Amino acid sequence: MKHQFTDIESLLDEKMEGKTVKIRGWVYRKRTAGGMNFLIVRDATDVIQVAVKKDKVAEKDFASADKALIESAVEVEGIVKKDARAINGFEMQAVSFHVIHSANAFPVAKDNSPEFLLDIRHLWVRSREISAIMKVKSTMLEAVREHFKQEGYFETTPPIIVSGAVEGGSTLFEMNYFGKKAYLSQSAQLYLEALIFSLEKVYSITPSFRAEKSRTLRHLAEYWHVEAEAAYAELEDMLILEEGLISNMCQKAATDRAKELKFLGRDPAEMKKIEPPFDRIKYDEAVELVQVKNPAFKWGDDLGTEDERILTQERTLPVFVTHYPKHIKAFYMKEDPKNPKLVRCNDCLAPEGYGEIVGGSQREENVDKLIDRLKEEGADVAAYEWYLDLRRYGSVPHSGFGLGLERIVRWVCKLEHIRDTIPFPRVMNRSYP
Ligand code: NSS
Repeated sequence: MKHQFTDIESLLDEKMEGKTVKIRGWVYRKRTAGGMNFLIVRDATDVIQVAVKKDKVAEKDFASADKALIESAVEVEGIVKKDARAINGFEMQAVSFHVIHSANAFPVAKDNSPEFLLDIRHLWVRSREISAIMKVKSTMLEAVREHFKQEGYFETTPPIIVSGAVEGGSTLFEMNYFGKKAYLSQSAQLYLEALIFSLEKVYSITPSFRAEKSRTLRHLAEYWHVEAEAAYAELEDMLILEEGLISNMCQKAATDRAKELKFLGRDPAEMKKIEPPFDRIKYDEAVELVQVKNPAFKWGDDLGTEDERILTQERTLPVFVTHYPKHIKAFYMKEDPKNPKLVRCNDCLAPEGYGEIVGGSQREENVDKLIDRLKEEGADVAAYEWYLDLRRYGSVPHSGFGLGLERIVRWVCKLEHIRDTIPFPRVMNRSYP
């Protein structure tokens, strides 16, 4: 069927002046003034002011416009006019106005509390802010797939229901799996490691689950995880893959979503400048930098949110921190041959104080070392037998990483809280709607 409606976005152009077009959308705002109704109508692409004048439309159309409450679904035919006073600089002068569905009184008002807006999230996802963020996110996901394709990676589909922890037991969500214990995946990593022995270079985009018991600005209980794993890759190879991926995601957002970024208060030019190489600093050096502002920080402490802020506040490009102490990192990370106290790992920290967006490492290939590390962590070694097998049949050096999609979107969209990067955020006190 031929689409007889024009996208609002394409009306915002001098070439459209004087043209008669049809749009369909939802009433976003409304104001009445002396025999005229001014409605802001939105569709998926943008918003435009629609003027419905008593003497320009049929009586019943005027009455419909008069009655239509915010969020009513409408179809409008009208003439496009430039008008500097209108939002976006254009106005549509209606010749006909039809209500497809007349909305109830919409519960969203100017001064709603954040908690109330979360209660009615199913309606609040229509806001211009959340819509803009969802578009940026969609574009950044496109960039992920383009980048991995260009680098020769296969997209794979690891399981979500799993038998053990990757990132420590304390944040596991347990479930009843036909009478046995199973868990929601924290990371696809161990499964991606299994897949490199057939496909060599693999990635996945899956939800990951963390039972985060604290409420912070950067933790979700359910988030989208972009993970990659490559045979024969060493730590340094992963840094190159990560900085290439991150910069492509930023570049594509800046090019394809400039309008949305500006709306969100992010200058797209800043994202255009995100290009490799990113600085690389070792944990030892990071400790010294953190201690300048946080003297209580000691070698061996993990970098907290505040410490990452200290490291990144003044930066405009992301930075890699590598070679963390072994005892604060996961069991699967490869020991540094030059210093057994350290592991060959990296976190990538976003600038402007945002902090960690990626965690990755070279993987330990030595089966005895892996077993020792699992025992140190008090893990049930038997549950990892299949994983240990990967080191028994043609093991090769390999590395990988995980990128938190909502973490990078938070930075690129310049948001305070991670919850706005996902349409239906899951945090400790919320799984509704
Ligand atoms: O725990 S990570 O640092 N690393 C892993 O899960 C590895 N097993 C990934 C891998 O090598 N394949 O998590 C990776 C990233 C981290 O840098 C954050 O950006 C993001 O996942 N992350 C989160 N985002 C939102 N909310 C929560 N709770 C969260 N936890 C991690």
